[in-house]
Amino acid sequence: MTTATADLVIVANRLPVDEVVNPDGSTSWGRSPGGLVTALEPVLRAQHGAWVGWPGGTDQEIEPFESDGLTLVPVPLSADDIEHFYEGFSNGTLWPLYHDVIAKPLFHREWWDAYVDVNRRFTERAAEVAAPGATVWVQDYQLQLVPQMLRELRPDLRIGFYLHIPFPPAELFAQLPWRRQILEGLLGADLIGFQLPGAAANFIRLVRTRVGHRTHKDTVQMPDGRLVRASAFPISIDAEEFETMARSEAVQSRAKEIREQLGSPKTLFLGVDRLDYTKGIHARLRAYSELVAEGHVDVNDAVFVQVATPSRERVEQYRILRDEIDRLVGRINGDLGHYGRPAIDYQHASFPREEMAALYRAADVMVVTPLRDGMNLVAKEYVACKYDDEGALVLSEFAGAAHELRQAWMVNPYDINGMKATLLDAHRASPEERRRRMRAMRVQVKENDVARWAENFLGDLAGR
Ligand code: ADQ
Repeated sequence: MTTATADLVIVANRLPVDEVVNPDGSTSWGRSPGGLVTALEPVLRAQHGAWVGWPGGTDQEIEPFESDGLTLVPVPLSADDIEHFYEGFSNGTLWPLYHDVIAKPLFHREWWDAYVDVNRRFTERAAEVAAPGATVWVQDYQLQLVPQMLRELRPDLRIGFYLHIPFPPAELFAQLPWRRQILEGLLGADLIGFQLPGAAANFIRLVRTRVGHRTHKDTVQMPDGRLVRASAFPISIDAEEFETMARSEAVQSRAKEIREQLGSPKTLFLGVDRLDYTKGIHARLRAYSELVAEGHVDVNDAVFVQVATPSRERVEQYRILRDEIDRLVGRINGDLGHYGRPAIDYQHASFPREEMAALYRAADVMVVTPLRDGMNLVAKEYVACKYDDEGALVLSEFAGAAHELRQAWMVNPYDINGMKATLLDAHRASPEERRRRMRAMRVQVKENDVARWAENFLGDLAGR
């Protein structure tokens, strides 16, 4: 039994650490990469909080422990939980439903049951560690029932919820057989944060029409007299950390080395994504390959580096995607590449952050073309690393980031010809034009970093 001492509790699907096996066979916990961890770790450390989450693996009964100054509270998941709650309802139902049904969401009643069950276990751990009157900040689509469950157990808490992915329009959300339970689950929070104002508006409209509560602008009037606010808090990155990394000797020489290893091309195009069907990797590579095939881009002086992090490999749609991208890259290089001069340099791998920074430094044109994305931190990381104002960003208008990085070269990723024309525009833009755009985007990213995001959300949650 854990004691209730934390004044700030983060509840997220994953703990911000991975178990690593040391050379002597013992195990320890190392910090794991990813947008969410990057975003929240500094906030939590500053407030001596606790983090409740799944430690990875199956059926691991682990007592709460300290790691790098954070109190971590593991919630074990069984193989069944992983299959039904995580791969099933979270990533087979909610993820595609919330991303424009790019893939078909699957509705299975046993997945839903597992979702309810696991949400309850996360809630119980959070209720145990939270001090009287504490603030609990629940993260993301895997845990949408926690706010309501937690309020029932601990009415003394301030409860916030943040959704990292888009919140769909009512017409799509209405497909969900458990739509009302999800809405009511979220309404347990005092403040519900979304990436964009449009997502918050979708939610408010659904609450009015499907649950029947009265709403006024961004506020819901609950029958018990509580007010629930739904508002936009666009997430960001630790811009200074990325810039410092990018300026370091090691990253600069690695960036040079990367270009040399690629045969010193004049232009390096770069794509970096989790291997996910929402990221628009297929359309992007097709557009680029057509530019090569038509002679607008020459493989002797340009290369497209695509790095894709392995992701959700046990979910069928992700396995299919991986094969599709493998086949496409093979075909493009077979048709268009020369010895030692592939059109596309494809790596299915996850890299340390320094290597990411070196890639960003090395890239002339960053290509971020999701079909739908809550925010997209890669676009912001690229901008943060370009301290000399060099480099061009091509960005999908369907990424949340497009609302802030307005000087990017915008594309509709469904429009292959449009995307080709914009890739060429970015490729051929004058240095002055690139600098002008990059400078403006850098001001945006530096002023609105992740610390500010967390401060804004937690400040509003505290009623300041
Ligand atoms: P993701 O869908 O994971 O996040 P994104 O915002 O781009 O997407 O974050 C990916 C993170 O992983 C970035 O920090 C990036 O540097 C890192 N990464 C990507 N490829 C990598 C690789 N090959 N090696 C190492 N690191 C890699 C979800 C939502 C987004 C939202 C974030 C944060 O889908 O829309 O921006 O949460 O809220």
